[in-house]
Amino acid sequence: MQIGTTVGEFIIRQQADFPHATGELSSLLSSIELAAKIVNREINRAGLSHHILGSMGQTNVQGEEQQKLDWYANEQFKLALAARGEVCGLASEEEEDFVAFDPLQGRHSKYVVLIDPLDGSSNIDVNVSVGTLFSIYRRLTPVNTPVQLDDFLQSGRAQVAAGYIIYGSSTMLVYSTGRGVNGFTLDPSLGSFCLSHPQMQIPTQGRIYSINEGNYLKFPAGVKQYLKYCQAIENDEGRPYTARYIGSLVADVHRNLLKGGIYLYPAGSNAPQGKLRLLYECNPLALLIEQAGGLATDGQTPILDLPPQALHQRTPFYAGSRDMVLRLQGLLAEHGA
Ligand code: P6P
Repeated sequence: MQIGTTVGEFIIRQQADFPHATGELSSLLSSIELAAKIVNREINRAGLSHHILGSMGQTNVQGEEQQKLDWYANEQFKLALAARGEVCGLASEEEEDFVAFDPLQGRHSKYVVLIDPLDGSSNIDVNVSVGTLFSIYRRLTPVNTPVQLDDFLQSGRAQVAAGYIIYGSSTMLVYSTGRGVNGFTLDPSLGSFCLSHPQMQIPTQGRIYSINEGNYLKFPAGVKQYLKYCQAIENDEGRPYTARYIGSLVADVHRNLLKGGIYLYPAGSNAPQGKLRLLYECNPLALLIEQAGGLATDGQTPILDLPPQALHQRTPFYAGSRDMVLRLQGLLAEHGA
């Protein structure tokens, strides 16, 4: 597919292979594009519009201080996804429970969406890249009935599509519908996301490890052994590796996806189950990473195979280049996860 192809053209050409496609998913994705462009505009001028910077003076369901832009992004994606009728419900990091959309608008809506509308938002005040994460499923319950919690608690393997938007030096939409991973860069002069990274593949080996070493004393023994391996002065595989940790999940994973590397957020005494959320952070990234040839695991089980029990459940998260994740998993098995 030619560089510069817009998302809409890309989907039409992909659907040429799938005549049964109804266009609903492409319409849903274009809702996400629209909301992303609106959020992008506010992020880009956040320093100028003080009503949008800083904290809401309240905490979200996670107990985290809610930024004004968190809430703004949540509302924009909710409005865009509710407007066209393909989506019957939304679960969000910013909402304690799932939100059922007006059944009249989505008479035959067959999708549910889970979203982290603005991950890493505390970085906005210091002009560091942030991201939106989304995960799309077909509902399990019949259309024209009220959406249920079970519609959202599906295995990551059942995702129809997943992706992220990274609001960085450029703004990109990276997503997969299960047929590879493609990256689209926003062309501000056109107001369109245009294909810039077709069929993204993560190198099987990399030299970058991303982890918050401030938590070192709380890491499992296997993680400590892996860091020792990364930092050893050896000639093989380019060790010692390079530590790169932005503290913004989408930015760290995006860099590793392009250059090779591993992102680690272990469980620890400060986060007994890990910090990252399974449904709307780890599952969408795990789909992309696996589709790009990498691995994503909780240390023992592939992320996409973890059984969801609750909307906001957390999990340890290790993801990236295949050989790096396999080595880490071996050390976790040998020394303790
Ligand atoms: P820590 C941001 O709050 C976030 O959810 C991710 O974007 C990021 O990777 C992680 O938390 C950073 O967490 O504990 O290292 O500050």
